[in-house]
Amino acid sequence: MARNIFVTGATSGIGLCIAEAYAKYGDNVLISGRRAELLDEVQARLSKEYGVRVETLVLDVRSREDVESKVPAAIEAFGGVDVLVNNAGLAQGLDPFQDSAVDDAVTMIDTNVKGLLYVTKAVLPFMIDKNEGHIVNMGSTAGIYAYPNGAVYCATKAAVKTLSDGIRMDTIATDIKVTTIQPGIVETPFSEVRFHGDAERAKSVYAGIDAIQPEDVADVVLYVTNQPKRLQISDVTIMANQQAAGFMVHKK
Ligand code: NDP
Ligand code: 8X3
Repeated sequence: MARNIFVTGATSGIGLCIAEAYAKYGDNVLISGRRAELLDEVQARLSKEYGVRVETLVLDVRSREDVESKVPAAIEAFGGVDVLVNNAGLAQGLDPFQDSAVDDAVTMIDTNVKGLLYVTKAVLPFMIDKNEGHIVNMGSTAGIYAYPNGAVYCATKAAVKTLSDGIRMDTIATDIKVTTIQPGIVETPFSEVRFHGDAERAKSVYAGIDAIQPEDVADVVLYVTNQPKRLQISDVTIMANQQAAGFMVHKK
């Protein structure tokens, strides 16, 4: 039976591929992000290509007020939720902590940590009511290994992992599953966002690496949510073959 999947940050990169992977599999998807026109494009394409129900939710996860008012209403209208993929997130800047912009740090914390928290709090009551559901949180290898010039981004992803582990403990009496996905370097618009639109600098991040593609991450997300009820995959770490840890990459 088709499931209802809610994916945050589905306008681009990994989230877009996750939404497409579920639609292709035959699930209904509720896609969200800030860019309404992109959501409309994705909705039109996925519903036409895969014949599933695709709903959109324009949402800035940093706005607690918006999340608290819009998410429950969207889930009610969608007919409930089986899987939440907390994917919306970003890095801003790559500078020594002492030289980094506090505004960048606040944006990352507000999006990657507080945004994920608001969305999860808004969705969990629906899962608790049904006594089941699956929360998939997008962490990163950056949450396992800090790297130079990335202290705050790495800290936000470590927080994602810790939040996932804590929520898994607190919901243990239910059949709710919680998974952290921790990818290494994935080739997406992520670096362009990190470097505030500097496309050349962003390109250099992926030069000489056969980087993970966002479709690879989507395959993993689909896999972890397609397991039998008895099986919970708590964490998955994936890296490019040329990556060993954090920013330790062998460029060819
Ligand atoms: P993209 O920049 O391609 O996608 C980021 C997505 O997050 C967009 O859809 C964007 O939508 C959404 N988003 C950002 N800020 C907000 C916000 N305030 N409210 C709602 N949505 C928001 O990057 P990726 O696909 O690479 O990143 C997706 C996730 O994967 C992030 O959490 C990132 O940290 C994580 N990750 C990325 C890796 C990589 O190397 N690329 C590796 C490991 C993890 P919109 O702009 O429309 O709001
Ligand atoms: C994104 C991967 O290594 O660029 O989380 O921080 S990395």
